[in-house]
Amino acid sequence: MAEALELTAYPDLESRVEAIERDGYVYYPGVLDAEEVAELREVMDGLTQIEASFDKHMTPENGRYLNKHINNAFNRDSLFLDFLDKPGVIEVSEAVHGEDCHVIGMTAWMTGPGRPDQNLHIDWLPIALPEDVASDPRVKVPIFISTAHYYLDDLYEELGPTQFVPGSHRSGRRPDKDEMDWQGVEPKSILCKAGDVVQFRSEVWHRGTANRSTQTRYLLQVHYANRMITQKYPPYLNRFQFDKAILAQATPRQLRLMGDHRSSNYD
Ligand SMILES: O=C(O)CCC(=O)C(=O)O
Ligand SMILES: [Fe+2]
Repeated sequence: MAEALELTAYPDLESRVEAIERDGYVYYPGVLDAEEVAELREVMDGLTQIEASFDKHMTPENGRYLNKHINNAFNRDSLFLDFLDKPGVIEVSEAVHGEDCHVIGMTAWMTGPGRPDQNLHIDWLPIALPEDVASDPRVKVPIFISTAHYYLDDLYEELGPTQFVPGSHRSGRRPDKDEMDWQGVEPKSILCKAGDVVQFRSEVWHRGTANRSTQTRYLLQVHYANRMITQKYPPYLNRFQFDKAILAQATPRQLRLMGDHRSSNYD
């Protein structure tokens, strides 16, 4: 069985930024209370698939297991607006991606019993480097994309926690197929509590694991990026439309995070 990932709650912005730069991830305990977790899960239960938005909704009846994956969550219910700029997470995001950073995606994701292990992967490798260069402490690759995972369950091995190989963003590459460790460090499970958040940079080696329980795992993902990285709000070619009633409830910062940018280079 995989070891548990060390989850240290750093007290201030500086040490949180250092953690995501050094370890590839940063942990925020107790971002949501039990009531907020329950409310979010209920709204997620009510979401329906929009095929044009590349949403997925497989069920044991029409497929193999429950896999409900809903894109553009911020556009589906005003409750999700607050997850664009949750205190704590937004400060780290702006510190690492820039004051003009934005949210390139937000997905509500439910995975049921039978969901298989993913292969160890990265979400994106912005710059491939020889390992000795990537591991050199003088080399500091900017964090171009990060994802905040809002866990909405108390995680245990059978429920299929996310696993990270801490420090593996320093490999300068993606894992080969079936490669299961980097420099002897094996994947470690995020066994956190419902309402906790873990934010990780896109190059850290990680995977979702098999759901061997009888329970559905609920996860909200918020993807942050440097302003120069495009947002991913399908359907494309201007067919994505903001819900006007939800947009009317957004704060100026939330609007900026959804793309209301000041004019700049290339605009
Ligand atoms: O399901 C998880 O815990 C992680 C999923 C993931 O890393 C992915 O789909 O890229
Ligand atoms: Fe991933």
